[in-house]
Amino acid sequence: MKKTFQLLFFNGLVAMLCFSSCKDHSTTVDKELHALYSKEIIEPIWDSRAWSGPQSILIDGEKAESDNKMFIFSRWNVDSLYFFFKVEDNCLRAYQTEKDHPKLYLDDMVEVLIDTQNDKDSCWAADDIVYHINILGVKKDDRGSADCQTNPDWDGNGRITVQLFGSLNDTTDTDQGYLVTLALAWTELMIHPEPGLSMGINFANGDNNGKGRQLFDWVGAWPMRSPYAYGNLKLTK
Ligand SMILES: [Ca+2]
Ligand SMILES: [Ca+2]
Ligand SMILES: [Ca+2]
Ligand SMILES: [Ca+2]
Repeated sequence: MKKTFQLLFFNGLVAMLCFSSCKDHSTTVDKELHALYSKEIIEPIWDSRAWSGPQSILIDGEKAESDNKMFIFSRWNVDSLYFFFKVEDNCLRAYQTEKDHPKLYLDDMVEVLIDTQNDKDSCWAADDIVYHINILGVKKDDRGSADCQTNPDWDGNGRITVQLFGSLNDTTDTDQGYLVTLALAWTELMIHPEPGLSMGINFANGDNNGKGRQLFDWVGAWPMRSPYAYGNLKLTK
């Protein structure tokens, strides 16, 4: 009798603990960014109010001991999906001028990872895409494959613009930061856009201030190509 009671008590305790901590990663999404429909796309300036609007997010570099702050918002229309990045960075550094250079992630750069089918799984599949864009406007992009292997030879056609507010690779002054725009055609994402559509998404910033890699992201995914950890990007109109 005593043993039965102990067993019941133990099972109850496990159930209670699980109730509070055993969350299913595949269904827990607490981060969502809305991409607003916009027929005409206007590139935001440094002082635009859009950076602090309700449809923008701020990712703070504090957890990576970076004093960078990254503001992001997204727009869409029938042709493309747009991402706008504003990064406050007081020391602008970038060196890689060659596409897909394996060390490009060590430059000052922004990164976006998209799980276009929103599978929320651990496989880096053919529908999953990443762009790293350094502040020279050079990209390192890849997409996954059926056997969950990354394929850096894949090259997307994302349209990229970069604007610097400060001096590049000159450490004698204090810089303001930079703006990056990335436009992805829906044909590349292999998606027909419509309001309500949700994709998995994560963003990261790499800060080179001469102290080695300082990388931080939105959702805390590691490795970065882990769609199950991503938030959602939802198209709204
Ligand atoms: Ca996927
Ligand atoms: Ca590539
Ligand atoms: Ca500088
Ligand atoms: Ca920097």
